[in-house]
This record gives sequence, C-alpha cells and structure tokens, in this order.
Amino acid sequence: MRTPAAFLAAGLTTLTLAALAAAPALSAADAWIRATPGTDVAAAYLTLTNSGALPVTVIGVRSSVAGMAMIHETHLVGTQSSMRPREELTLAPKETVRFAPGGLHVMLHMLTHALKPGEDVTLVLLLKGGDTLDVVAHVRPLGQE
Ligand SMILES: [Cu+2]
Repeated sequence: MRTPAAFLAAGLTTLTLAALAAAPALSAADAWIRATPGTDVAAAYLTLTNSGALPVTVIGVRSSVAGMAMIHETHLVGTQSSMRPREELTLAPKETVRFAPGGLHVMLHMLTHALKPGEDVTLVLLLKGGDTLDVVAHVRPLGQE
C-alpha cells in the first residue's frame, strides 16, 4: 500500500515537470530590418527557435516605432508576388523558423519615423498564453542584405 508521503512526492514531481515544460522556450536570432526609404512601412526578418518540449504559438507583434505590426507571408501567385497576414505561427518542439525576404516577415506599418541604418528597433512578440518575447532588430542599409 502506498504511503501518503510517497503519493504526495509523486504529485509534486509531476507538478514541477509541468511547470518547467510550460516555461516559454522561444528564442530569436539574427533580427534585422530592411528600411525602405520614402515609405512608412518596413519589413523585419529573424530566426525563431523553439527549444522547449511544447509547441509555441506567436499570435502577434508590437513595436513602439510602428502604429501596427503583423506577421506577413509572401506568396507567389503565378508570377505575381503578394503578401497576406499570417494570424498565428506555431513552432513545434525543437523547430526553427526563418523569416527571410520572399517568405515570412514582420510587416511594420505606420512607422513613427524614417528608420535609419544602424538603428536598433525592439519588436515584441506576443505568445499564446500571455508571454512575450522582446527582440532587438538592427536596421541594415539598403544593399547590405
Ligand atoms: Cu508584408
């Protein structure tokens, strides 16, 4: 027969593992922004990695330099390139997703000022469950992409 103490210990171990698994495990690398002179929009690129044991879902993006920010995906329709919003982006455990020109990007709309090469811009990724991830993106000069 199990003693109450052993039962309690087993329960605590389960709780601890659950708490560890629930910790946000998303990280970002190589974040940069392509500034487009003369417009009030810009595209940001980065590489996201989920190092955890559970899926992580990005449900939105914010930036203090943009009135509105969202994840976009570029599609080729015939020979025409078009982009559309991506509502959610889920990374499976151990998955890496690369945002790159011609594919996924963070679209920054209604910029508060013209982004200058060398400037650092903070992007805040909003995750399902309420966590956020701050990512600093470096504005690259045109031609150095
Ligand atoms: Cu876009």
